[in-house]
Amino acid sequence: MSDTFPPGFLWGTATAAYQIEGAVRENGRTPSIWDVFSHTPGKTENGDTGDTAVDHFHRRAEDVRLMADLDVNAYRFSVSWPRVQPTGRGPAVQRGLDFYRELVDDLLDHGIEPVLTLYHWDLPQELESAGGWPARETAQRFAEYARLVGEALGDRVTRWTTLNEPWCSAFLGYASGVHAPGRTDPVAALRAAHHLNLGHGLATQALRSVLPARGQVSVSLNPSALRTLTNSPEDLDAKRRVDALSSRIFTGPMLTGAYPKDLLADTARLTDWSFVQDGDTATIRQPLDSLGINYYQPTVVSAATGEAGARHDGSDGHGASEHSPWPGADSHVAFHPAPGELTDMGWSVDPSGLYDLLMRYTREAPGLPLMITENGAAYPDKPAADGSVHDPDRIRYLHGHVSAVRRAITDGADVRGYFLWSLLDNFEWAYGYGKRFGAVHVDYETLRRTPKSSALWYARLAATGVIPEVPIG
Ligand code: PNW
Repeated sequence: MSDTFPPGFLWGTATAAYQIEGAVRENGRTPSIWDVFSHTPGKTENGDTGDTAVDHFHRRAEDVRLMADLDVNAYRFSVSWPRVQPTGRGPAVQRGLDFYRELVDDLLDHGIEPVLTLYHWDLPQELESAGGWPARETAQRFAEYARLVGEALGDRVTRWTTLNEPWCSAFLGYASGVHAPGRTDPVAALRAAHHLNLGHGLATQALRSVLPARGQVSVSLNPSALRTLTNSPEDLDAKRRVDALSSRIFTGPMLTGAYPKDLLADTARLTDWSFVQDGDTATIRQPLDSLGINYYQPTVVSAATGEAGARHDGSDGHGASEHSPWPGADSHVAFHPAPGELTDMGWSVDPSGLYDLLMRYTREAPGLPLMITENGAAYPDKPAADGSVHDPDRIRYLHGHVSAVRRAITDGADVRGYFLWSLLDNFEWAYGYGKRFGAVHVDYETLRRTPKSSALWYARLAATGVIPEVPIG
């Protein structure tokens, strides 16, 4: 099998604003839901916050040089909404936009293509106080923010992503509560999912109206790669339920213009979905230039056996909570640990899930180019005595997953790029700084950056388009 990728393939690294920037009080930036959540006792490991993070706001130039040294030709980052439009309403803050303009210019000077995400979870707290994503108005506010950023940067950024992982925003944010804003109301979560969808549609329209013709618009989803314990009809039905909530609740309206009937039936006891208004699904279905897929591990389900568990133990990989992130499905579905080696997140290493997702969307969305907008692994990397950081586990993880992408391309998937999560060790949400996803190590005392051996491995891949071997040992 070929280990060579097509010319023009994007090899990138990815980050998100709140996870790396710090500088949370500069130039009029106001708190986002993640500032408030992380400063609430008990919400994150260790009480960690993004106050300083890895200080990327002040180290932007160094971080772009790091990427240039890694030979990557693309960088996926997100814009902090409250840095650009504090309170989520009204005019943009010039200095906030300038930061991203300077970042983009710096990237372009180094031959690195910027891939801009508008929303990676940092909703301005004022909008949350006004109802957050369960409130319809937030979708409108998001579209206005999209227009502001599109007008400011559309002359130099070609690739735009509306939302990162709306599943996490809706269901970890409003149902299980392990993410900001930490609410635990399953109906609010379903409303949030709809208004995130609507926000995506409206923002896509707003972007199309201000971007030059070459502008590309996408969205990044994290559909579960589902496995069942057996092929029994009961287990397959459990899979169907989780698939409706993790994938089709977004791809239904976005790609086909309708919510899946089985999803509406599964959740009928919770809501009649009357928050979906006439014309909404047509607004949500906007032509896209590519579909972003984020993948870490597969999810194993079966039909629930005993009485419904009161506590969601996190065996679906989404963190333990009194509350399930699967409205309407929790009492029907049991989650099981996936087989295979585990990363530091307790997530299993299984590249076949990535292959299966790529082949699935190749079938379901023919003609729509695919992009892996996140893939990577956390390991407890420690510098050796000489300061170098050896992370052979991450190299093996990347090798396996990049090979799965190559195999999907051979089998007909139109995959245009791959983004390693993450460029730098960073604030891993509720897990704080304890989980290290970076190709580049960050010393949290000095904020010194040191490329790990996986970064050097990835640099070779990015420079040649050929999958390097995995070093022995
Ligand atoms: C993604 N889960 O988040 C995010 O887009 C990144 O910001 C994050 O750092 C990365 O993956 C690693 O976690 C996820 O509970 C958060 O399964 C939680 C889950 C999945 C993805």
